[in-house]
Amino acid sequence: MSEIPTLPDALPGTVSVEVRSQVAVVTLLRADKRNAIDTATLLGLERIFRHPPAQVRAVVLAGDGAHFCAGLDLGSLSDASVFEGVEHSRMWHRVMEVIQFGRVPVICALQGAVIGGGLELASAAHLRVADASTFYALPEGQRGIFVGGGGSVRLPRLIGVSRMTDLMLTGRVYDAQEGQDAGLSHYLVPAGQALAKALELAEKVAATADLTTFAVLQALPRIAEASPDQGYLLESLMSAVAQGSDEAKQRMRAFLDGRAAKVAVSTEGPQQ
Ligand code: 1HE
Repeated sequence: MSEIPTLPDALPGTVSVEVRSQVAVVTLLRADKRNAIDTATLLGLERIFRHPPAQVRAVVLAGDGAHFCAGLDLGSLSDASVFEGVEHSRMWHRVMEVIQFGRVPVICALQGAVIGGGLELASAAHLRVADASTFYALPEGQRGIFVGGGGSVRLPRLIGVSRMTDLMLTGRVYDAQEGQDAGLSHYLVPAGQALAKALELAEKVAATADLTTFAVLQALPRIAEASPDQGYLLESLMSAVAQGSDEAKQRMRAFLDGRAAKVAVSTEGPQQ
């Protein structure tokens, strides 16, 4: 296994970033390998998410071609020692952590295979939009391995230990609707429309006040893991900090003055 221990100076050809005003689109560009993630690609993702361009307030993470991501490039681990395997998994953890606990909300646009490390990557994002072609699996169980990219921590929080056990032991594949019903995706759209929907959501997400974004990305997941006692205290502190900002005062005043949109159900009908 050939590791690249430090961040690369330049992005590898297997991942791109395109900045569209406040939204960046990060794309896995390895369609010939179904966007399987090798070490160079993983470190490319780390480089992007560790240092997103200053003007970027939301990221859409997508995969080129018919599949979002077929997981770990199985070639990366085929001749690795046990210790190299541990280090490799810890490297994945580091990168997934940067995505989940970075500065910017990440919205995944999913299609086709979202499997193994691809599902682990998607579960590190904050929102997931699936199209009708999406399918989910954890074929690690069939390959004689175990998840290594944080899946055993993040996936049970999304779908429960029970469903994850089924996926791993039986090789079960969830189709897009089953994934939506289980809680893997937040939105399910017709085939070919995931990127457009993700971009639409990213525009809304980018308009969120800085301190609200901070609270949702940094405080909420920690509060959810804390004891209720600690959680309530953290919530009060975070809430007071956000509320005290000029931005919050302006937004609340705008509503009271009738200058802000009311809360209403979308006219497009209920969203899946
Ligand atoms: C790959 C990989 C990969 C495809 N590593 N090369 N992931 C898996 O167990 C992979 C499962 N992959 C599949 O079931 C299928 O490839 C797909 C359903 C995703 C797509 O099928 P299909 O028919 O469109 O493509 P294909 O012919 O299977 O694959 C096209 C090429 O991509 C082929 O290489 P080629 O040189 O013969 O053209 C495949 O070998 C290659 N390819 N997936 C390497 N994953 C942090 S730990 C995470 C643990 C894991 O993620 S375990 C891996 C789970």
